[in-house]
Amino acid sequence: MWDFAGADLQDLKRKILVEGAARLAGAIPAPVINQIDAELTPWLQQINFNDTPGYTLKGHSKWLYNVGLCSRTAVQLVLHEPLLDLLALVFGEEPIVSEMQFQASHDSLPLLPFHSDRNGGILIFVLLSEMNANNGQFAYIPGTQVDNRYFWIPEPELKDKPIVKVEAVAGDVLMFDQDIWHTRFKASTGQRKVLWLMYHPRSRRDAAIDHQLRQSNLQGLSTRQLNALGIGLEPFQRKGTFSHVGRPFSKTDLKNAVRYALWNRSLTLQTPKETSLKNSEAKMVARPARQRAELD
Ligand SMILES: O=C(O)CCC(=O)C(=O)O
Repeated sequence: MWDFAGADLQDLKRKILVEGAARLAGAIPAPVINQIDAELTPWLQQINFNDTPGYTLKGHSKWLYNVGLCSRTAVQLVLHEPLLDLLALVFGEEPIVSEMQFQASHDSLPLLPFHSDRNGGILIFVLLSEMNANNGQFAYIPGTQVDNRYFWIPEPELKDKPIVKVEAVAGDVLMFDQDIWHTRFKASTGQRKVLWLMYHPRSRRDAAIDHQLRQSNLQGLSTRQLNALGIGLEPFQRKGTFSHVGRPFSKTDLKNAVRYALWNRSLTLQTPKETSLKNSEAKMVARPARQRAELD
C-alpha cells in the first residue's frame, strides 16, 4: 500500500517537526494509484446536484469531499498503520482523519499567496498526477510552522527566505504541517490531481469532519483504524467543509455564505460572539493550541 522502504519513521518525525515538511518519492506504487483513479473516476462524472453524490466545484477546483464513499483503496491508504504510527509520533497521541478529499484543478488556478493555516494539522498530498511549475505548484518555507500568526504572510517578509518548490509525479507524497508558510503558484496548463488528507491529534476533534463512508469500504479495518475515522468516538465537531482553515472571514466568504444558505437553508457559522470580534481579537481567542510531540 505505502512503500516506506528506506524511510525511518523517527527520521520522518524529525523532518516534520523541524522542517515542517517531508517528501517521499514513489511512496505509493503505481497499481495503487491506478486503482484509486479507477475508483474515483465514476464519481467525477457528475456534479452533486439534488443529493446525487458527485463532485463539487470550489475555488477553481473539483472536489470529492468524502473519498471514503468512493474508494476502498483510498480508505486503506489513509489508514495505513505505519502512517498512523508516524502521525502518532508527530502528535504525541493517536491521530484522527480530519479530511479525506480529492482535489483536481478544473481551470487555471490563480496564485494562492503565502499563508499559514494555523490550525495544527498535518496535510498529506498523495499525488495522482504530476505537479510542476505549470499546474499549481506547491511551495513552502521550512521551519516557519512555529510562527504564531496566520493567514497571509506580508510580501516583504518573504524576501531572502528559502522557498522550496515541490516538483512531483504520481505516487509521490508530500507531508506538511498546515501551519507552515505555504503557497500554491498560478497554473497555466495541465491538471494537478491530489488525494488531500488532513490529520489532527485525537484531542482536536473540533477540526475534524464527520466522514461519510460507504460501509463496505470499512471491511477488514482494525479498531484503531476505525477509531481514526471517528467510529467508536464522540462525534467529531466540525460541520461541513465550508471553512477548512481559520482565516479571517472575508467578503467572499460572506457572499458564499449567503449563496450556501440559500441553497442549503441551514449553515453553521462562527458563534455570534466570535463574529462580532475584530479579526485581530478573533485571532487571539479562536485559535487552538498546537500540539506536537517532543523531539527525542
Ligand atoms: O492547493 C494547494 O496546493 C495549497 C492549498 C492551501 O494552501 C490551503 O488550502 O491552505
